[in-house]
Amino acid sequence: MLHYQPKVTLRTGKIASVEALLRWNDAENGLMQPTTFLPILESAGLMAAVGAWVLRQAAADCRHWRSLGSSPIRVAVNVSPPELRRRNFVREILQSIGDLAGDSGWGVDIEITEGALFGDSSSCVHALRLLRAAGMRVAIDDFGTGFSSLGRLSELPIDTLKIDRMFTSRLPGDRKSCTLVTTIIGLAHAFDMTTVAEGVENQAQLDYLIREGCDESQGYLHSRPLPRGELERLLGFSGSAAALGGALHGNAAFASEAAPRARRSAV
Ligand code: G
Ligand code: MN
Repeated sequence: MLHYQPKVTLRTGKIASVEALLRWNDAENGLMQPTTFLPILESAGLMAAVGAWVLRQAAADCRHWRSLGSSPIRVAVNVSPPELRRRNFVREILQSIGDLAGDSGWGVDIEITEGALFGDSSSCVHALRLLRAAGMRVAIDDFGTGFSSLGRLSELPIDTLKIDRMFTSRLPGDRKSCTLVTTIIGLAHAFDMTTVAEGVENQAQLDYLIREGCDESQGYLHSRPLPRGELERLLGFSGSAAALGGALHGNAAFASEAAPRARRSAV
């Protein structure tokens, strides 16, 4: 099943996109995290099939939300390097997103790790150019943990850098992490890219990111990854105000008056 974790646009306080995250609901073990089940799928040769399912499901959910007439939401899916290298990947992805490709507000985007793009990657870069031409946006996941060449970064077809949660978690107390985060934001903007901070868990981290001009924020402070129905209640797509309150229960940012920006995204 897919869970969706909201990303909050810091300028508006609204949720304009969500990240689709794969979860495995096992009869014996309950909800399993990707680190547990991805290696199993990989060794069974099922990664490509699962990747294709994720794309189809994310696109179908996005289309469903569009049909409800709400304000636009983009859905990002994680694509693994082997998938990106697959011969028919671009054709398959464009097939599964269909008419969402041409929609400016709605749409499906992809997240890839740094490793997929550096090294021998001309075919990946070509694939990304085709996807962007179809209106998809491309983000680098966990940015700062790999060994990117900064020269190369300026030439790549990338829209967004996602700041790894290891750096976010050390804000604002650790001087080196602060410098890294500020530098990544500056670098991204200089290259006409946007930034998303991953793993934002408290208000002090959010304050630092807002002050430094980070574009979006994602993490438990706003919301954990949610099953589709809970996300819909959070976004106000269905259900009553009481249900909305339930979805937000125990969530520091939404519950606190001290966080009016994040709060606005819920209403
Ligand atoms: O690599 P990627 O950034 O796609 O990984 C996302 C994972 O991080 C998800 O499995 C999600 O459950 C987890 N996650 C999301 N937000 C937070 C957070 O604020 N803190 C921590 N520790 N983990 C988070
Ligand atoms: Mn991701």
